[in-house]
Amino acid sequence: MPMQMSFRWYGEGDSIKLSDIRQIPGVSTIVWALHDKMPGEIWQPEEIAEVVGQIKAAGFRADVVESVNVHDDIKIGLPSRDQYIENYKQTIRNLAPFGVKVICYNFMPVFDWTRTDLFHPLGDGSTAMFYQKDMIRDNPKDMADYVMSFSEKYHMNFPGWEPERIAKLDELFEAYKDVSKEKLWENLRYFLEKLMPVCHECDIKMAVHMDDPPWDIFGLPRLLVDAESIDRFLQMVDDPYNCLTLCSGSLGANPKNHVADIVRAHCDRIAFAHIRNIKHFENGDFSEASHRDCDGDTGIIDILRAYHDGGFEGYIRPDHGRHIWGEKPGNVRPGYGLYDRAMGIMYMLGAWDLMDQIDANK
Ligand code: DNO
Repeated sequence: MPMQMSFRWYGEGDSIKLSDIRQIPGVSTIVWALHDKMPGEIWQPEEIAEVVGQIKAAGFRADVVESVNVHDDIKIGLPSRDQYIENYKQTIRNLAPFGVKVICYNFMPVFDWTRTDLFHPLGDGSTAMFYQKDMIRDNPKDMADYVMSFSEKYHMNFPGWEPERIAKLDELFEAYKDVSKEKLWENLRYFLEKLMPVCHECDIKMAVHMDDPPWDIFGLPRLLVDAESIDRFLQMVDDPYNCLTLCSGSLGANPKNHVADIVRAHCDRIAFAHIRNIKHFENGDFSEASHRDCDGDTGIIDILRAYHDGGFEGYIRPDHGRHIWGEKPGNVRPGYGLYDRAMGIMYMLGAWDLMDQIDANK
């Protein structure tokens, strides 16, 4: 089976319609979620059926869920984690009959992805998400306030930034106070070992997302940050259902990471590939960029070649794109516009088709 192109869709509230996505060549699967669910809640079959029904009616499969978020008690390692793990297992069982094959999730304490400007001008009339290093220092409140004020103003909830959780930031930081990096690893292992039998039974892969950005922030440990930690993760629970969502942009924020090498080393354990391009600045800031290789520093062509050489059969999607052609705060989700992601797909498919042809003529 060749790789399977997918596109993230935020459900009926998304300004992008499934009928728009249908017009992008090559997309077979929608990447979806129940966005109103709090971490730890069981996803009920009738709620799943409703969204999957919309996706299938539009002519797509619904093979990838991004994300079923993990409750903080599991990450912290509290006694209450066992109940939340049971709930997670039930959600996996409830997703299986709908053809779901991959669940993307992350194990980042407190914050999911972190940026300091969601609409940074790139100089050509487009904007993109931006990370200003000196703004992420000691006080997480300013950054959280910025993201949350955006979310309130435009009535957009961001996955991993549930207002109910972020409102209790002090308590959350307090709860994570004794969670060292080693403890977090241990809690991740505990969680995955409990899930693996259910994953086998349901034929669903768990695919951890890389930490974004790939370094500790505000004193919170982050685990999946480079080749070494990815090796450790895969060995820690050495099971074909324990997989990666290999996010080129998350890893690529650190110029020392060589994503194509990681793909070459672990192609069979990558269930889901996120393709995003990052441009670095000398002071440590970074900006997101178009998918075209030379627009950033991530090595997109080399990465695609590594997937192609590895016979990648998993799911792939364009990740964050720029906001272009009238996309602006209020009418687009940061990073998730229609046009630049659609162009990203055409870029990836162009490279892929050419590689297929070259191989066929060898
Ligand atoms: C950002 C996304 C992440 C990702 C989660 C997975 O746009 O790539 O928020 O969905 O980390 O749990």
